[in-house]
Amino acid sequence: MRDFLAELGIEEKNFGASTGDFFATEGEWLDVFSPIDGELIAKVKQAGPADYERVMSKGIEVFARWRMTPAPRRGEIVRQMAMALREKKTALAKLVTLEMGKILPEGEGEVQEMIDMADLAVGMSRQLCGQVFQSERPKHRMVEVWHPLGMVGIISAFNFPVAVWAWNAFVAAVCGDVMIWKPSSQTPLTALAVTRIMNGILAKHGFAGVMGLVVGPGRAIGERLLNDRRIPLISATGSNTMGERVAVAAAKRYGNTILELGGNNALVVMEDADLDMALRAVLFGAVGTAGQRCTSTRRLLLHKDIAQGFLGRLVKAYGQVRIGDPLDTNTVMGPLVNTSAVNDMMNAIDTIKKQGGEIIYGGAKLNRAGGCYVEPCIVKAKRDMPIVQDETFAPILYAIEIDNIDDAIAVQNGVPQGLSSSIFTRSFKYAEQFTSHMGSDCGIANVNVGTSGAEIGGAFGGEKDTGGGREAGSDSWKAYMRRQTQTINWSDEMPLAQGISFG
Ligand code: UN1
Repeated sequence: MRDFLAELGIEEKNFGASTGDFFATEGEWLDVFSPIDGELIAKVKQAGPADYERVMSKGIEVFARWRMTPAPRRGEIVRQMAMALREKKTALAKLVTLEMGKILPEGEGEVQEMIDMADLAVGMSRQLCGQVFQSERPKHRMVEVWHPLGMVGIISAFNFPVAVWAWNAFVAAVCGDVMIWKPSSQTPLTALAVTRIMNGILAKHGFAGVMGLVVGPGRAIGERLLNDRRIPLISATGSNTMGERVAVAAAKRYGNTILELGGNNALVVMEDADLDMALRAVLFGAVGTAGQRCTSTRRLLLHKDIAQGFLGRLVKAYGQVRIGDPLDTNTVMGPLVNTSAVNDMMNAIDTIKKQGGEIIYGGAKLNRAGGCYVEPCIVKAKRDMPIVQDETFAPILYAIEIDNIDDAIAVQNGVPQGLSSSIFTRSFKYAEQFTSHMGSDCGIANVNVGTSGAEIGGAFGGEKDTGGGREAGSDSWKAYMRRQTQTINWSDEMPLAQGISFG
């Protein structure tokens, strides 16, 4: 028995027997394998329609009381969640690593991101501010007030199995919403462990059910959630194929969505850049999380004057990347999430070759237990290769030469996705142009900072095919509330707006 699993209440091989009230009773068993060695970690009972209904009605029932609880009081409960996460940080991080394969320091970073998010939400709970407007009528007051929305659906991906849930859940909770979470079927154990910790705290305060969970296949449970009129907002992270399904289903019933979909993030290195810094940023951006972040660096746009030298150094740096067991502290890159991700990568590499790309490093599948290990890959790419327009969720980096800053920006923007972007330069002018309205068209634009590893204080999300949603910091809380404009007449007259005299 691994200690950290016991600490999180997970029985190896047979998790379903101890899932407690909130969890499923009627669906098929789901086998959960670790990408580390292909071992079966546990079996999870999936939700069926009656389970879904139970979680949903419990949430709706508790919403009536949750929304009546003052927001700072809800914040206090989220503060206790942040404390609990601090206590369980190591155990949860190990579970993230075991279940989806990111290296342990990144697993720890992910749980830290949850903690940071909870802390931020505690502060937000005292500041869900509306505005006051000047009325055109005497003794009238106009204000904008934000009310809880109700039930929020959260669909999360395997690559950030808990942090992205936390972006949504802690904000939704302080806003007075209740929620139902459908995690990726790759990572149900972290979802179960987190839900159990959260509901332990909620139950102590009489609010069990605010944070509901349904584990189940997208076709059955996911579809049910998308078409459920009781859910005014769905926040979904994942592929464009999934995002389109969510958008269409929600639109049909006038539901709102927050979509965080594909990225195709470029990192520009100008001729005057600090190349050591750029090198480190590219390495973390392209190889970190084995290239499985939405923010992973996928395109490296190199100024022609430094391109060749920089690529030479990058190839050397890739040669130092230790690939192996992500729980081992010496490892820099763990496995991909599953063998189908490996197949997708191998297919992409075939296509790259067919389209005239030159592989200058890696790209092979490694012969190790579990079958999920690959070498990270660098491709000298032509800018018009069709595959460069697509996001392959794997450590493939396309290096493309650019002529000048205008060219860099045009190539950076010349893809359907618009999540993250970055420029390395010491030039004030390049940096300003890149971050101006004439520059990057992405939701994130960084200077001398890589494409991945955003802090939670800013709003996270992107434009174009990335879906347009924003999560985490800034004023993204507004998406989790409904806005009401109120006009209050405290005079003894009944004047009409626009000066209309009627009857
Ligand atoms: C994701 O890959 O879906 O900015 C989220 C980052 C992380 C979050 C990534 N803080 O890379």
